[in-house]
Amino acid sequence: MALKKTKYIWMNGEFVEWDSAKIHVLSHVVHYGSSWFEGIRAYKTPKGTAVFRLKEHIQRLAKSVKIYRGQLPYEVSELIESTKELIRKNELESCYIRPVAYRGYEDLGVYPLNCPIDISIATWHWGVYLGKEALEQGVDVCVSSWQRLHNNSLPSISKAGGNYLNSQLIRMEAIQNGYTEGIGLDHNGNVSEGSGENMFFVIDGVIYTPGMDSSILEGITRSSTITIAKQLGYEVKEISIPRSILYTADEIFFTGTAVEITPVRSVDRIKVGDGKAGPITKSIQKAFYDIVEHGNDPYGWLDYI
Ligand code: PPE
Repeated sequence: MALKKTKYIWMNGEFVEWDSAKIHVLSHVVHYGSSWFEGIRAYKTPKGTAVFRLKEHIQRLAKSVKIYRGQLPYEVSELIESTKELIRKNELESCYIRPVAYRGYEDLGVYPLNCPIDISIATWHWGVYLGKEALEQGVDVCVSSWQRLHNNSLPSISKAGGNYLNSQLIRMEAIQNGYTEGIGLDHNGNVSEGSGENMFFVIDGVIYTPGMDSSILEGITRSSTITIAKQLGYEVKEISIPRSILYTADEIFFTGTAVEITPVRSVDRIKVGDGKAGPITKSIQKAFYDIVEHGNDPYGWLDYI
């Protein structure tokens, strides 16, 4: 499946034609993985196109860069405006948005601070991430033989390009073995997250999710899910999740911008619950889509373009 081109990509303050949005092969990022990115979605709602939690995403991008002693070359407010302007210029009603900051061209060698931080924003149509039926039927996943990195090796709260080499190992192994996604365990052998999504578990009506000490990305869909679940009256606990829970939980689901809220129906070929989306997963899914598709937004999460 090839990328579906749109007209423009925003690069360092300018709207550049899609095919001209290029960087030099000796840019620092190409050699050392020094990029930081976001995945954001804009939805078509009855009141027009709206971006989901745009400010939180751009703020997370700034933090991702800060850990690596850098600073975005634009203010958060400028990036928010540029993102919205890009969606308008590309005439998109709904889309996936990919801001990416990267160490650019100037010098080479591991030490990055002589290279500029450049930034681009692209938008395109990215439909259902883990396959068509995934949202309703759930996905079949496995525990990866690859582990997530310790926070003292690569900080998982920075959404850095380099971290995704680990994600690629997890995803390739899973797909080549016939699964849709793989789950990485943390350095203690507890559940961390999927290669591109956070995880939630339902046990006896209580909702659990791995905490910050399990090498997770602090997902914005994850935090939205926690808010929604509490509002629906569920108890939510952020704790270490032993691997065995993957085989005994009543319900399991992924959260993420790309996957949204996707049920897991089996882990290592062991059925989760009765092998389809459970009632609590469904109630959270419904509340989520009520916001992003119907525009019923009690939390002010939608930013209209
Ligand atoms: N963990 C990882 C490792 C991750 O990449 C994502 C997002 C999440 C958790 C969920 O975070 P959030 O989107 O803020 O709820 N992954 C993005 C990139 C996926 C890709 O294939 O590229 C995404 O979902 O957009």
